[in-house]
Amino acid sequence: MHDYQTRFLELAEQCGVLRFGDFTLKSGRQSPYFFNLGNINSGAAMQALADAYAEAILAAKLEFDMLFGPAYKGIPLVTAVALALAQRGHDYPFAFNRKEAKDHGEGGNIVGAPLQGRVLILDDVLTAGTAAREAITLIRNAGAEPVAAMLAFDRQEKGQGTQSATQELAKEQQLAVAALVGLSDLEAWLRASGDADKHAQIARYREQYGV
Ligand code: OMP
Repeated sequence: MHDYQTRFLELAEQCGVLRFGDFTLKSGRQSPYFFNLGNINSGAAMQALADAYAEAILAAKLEFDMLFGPAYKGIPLVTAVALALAQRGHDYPFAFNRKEAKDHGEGGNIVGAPLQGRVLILDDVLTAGTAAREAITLIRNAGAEPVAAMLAFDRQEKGQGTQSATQELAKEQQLAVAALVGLSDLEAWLRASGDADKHAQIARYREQYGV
């Protein structure tokens, strides 16, 4: 595991990002766990999260012209990651969307830099890929090219066929999809931390819905 992955999992643990219980996902699946990146909600925690994204983006050697954060969770994320990249000498324009188009003032539903060129999408979690597909469509409709997506957490669940939803999305949309960590990393982390009960819950779910 990279340093930024270990640091991110420690941060997620400190901030209570990972919750166990009975959750209904956006896809309708029932899950014994939920990864809520919204719990990273202080300045220091956001800085640490943005550092992890910046390091993952640079390590992946992704080529892009600008950053895009889909509303709502992507908005603070894209702002913080743009700062963390700039601190490392990489100044990128960034934009995000409004969920409701504005018909006065500057109008439209894109805020920030004009959406153009090769776009890196920053989002929180991928399960079935619905949220990512919406962002991809929005970027294409604006005349830009979505080339990659960086997520905090890939749930690594089955897609329509034998591959994961992430793999299917990458193939279907012709873009690179990467994450700070995935379910397999989380499972290994819980196993190593000796939390047998949480590890067993994740392992059972992975057997049912994982790839
Ligand atoms: P898909 O659109 O199915 O890929 O689900 C991704 C979205 O579900 C994320 O943007 C979150 O809003 C939400 N989600 C989480 O935040 N954490 C989870 O562990 C699971 C989900 C989810 O509903 O699948």
